Amino acid sequence: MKKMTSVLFAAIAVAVMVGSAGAGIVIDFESDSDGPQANGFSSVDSALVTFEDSMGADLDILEGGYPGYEGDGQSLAVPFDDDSFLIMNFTSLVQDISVDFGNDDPGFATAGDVIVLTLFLSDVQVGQTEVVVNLDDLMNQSIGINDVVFDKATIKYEVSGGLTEVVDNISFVEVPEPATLLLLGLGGVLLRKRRA
Ligand SMILES: [Ca+2]
Ligand SMILES: [Ca+2]
Ligand SMILES: [Ca+2]
Ligand SMILES: [Ca+2]
Repeated sequence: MKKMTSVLFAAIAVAVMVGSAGAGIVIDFESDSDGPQANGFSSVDSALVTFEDSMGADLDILEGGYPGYEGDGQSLAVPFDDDSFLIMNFTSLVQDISVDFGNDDPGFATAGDVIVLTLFLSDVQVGQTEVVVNLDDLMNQSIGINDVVFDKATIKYEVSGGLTEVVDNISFVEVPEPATLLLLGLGGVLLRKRRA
């Protein structure tokens, strides 16, 4: 009977962990109000991340097709054409981020210029990648990193003279921290019971 109870607890713990892992979140900004946004704002798509402009307070949700800000429907712009970049602070641990980007304007960027995604965990850099932009001024490329747990990300066009980042369809997965702790906790209880 005791053994069956232990097996049942273990099965429940595994089920909880699997159930909460892989719940992908996508922020497409379609339900947000069009226009300027304060630093620290969250999309209605997810309260797990707040957005910040690294220089000034110029974040702006713009309808795709607005001259010079090509996106996918409503997108988030990080003006101006300077060294400003986007900071994303997450309220829980996440992984598997992917972000679409546009406004790769051939009038500002040149061949070989890149966009850089950097990940941090407790302000320590844990990942970085870059993508060479295709310079067509359309949102038809994405940048991302898988299998790295982080709680902060930055996105920046590394372009001489600077360029406004325009991002959209930000996807990520919340790391199932509470369920993992529950599993470890139950494991500890079972171990103690077995030793008793
Ligand atoms: Ca959108
Ligand atoms: Ca700015
Ligand atoms: Ca910039
Ligand atoms: Ca492009």
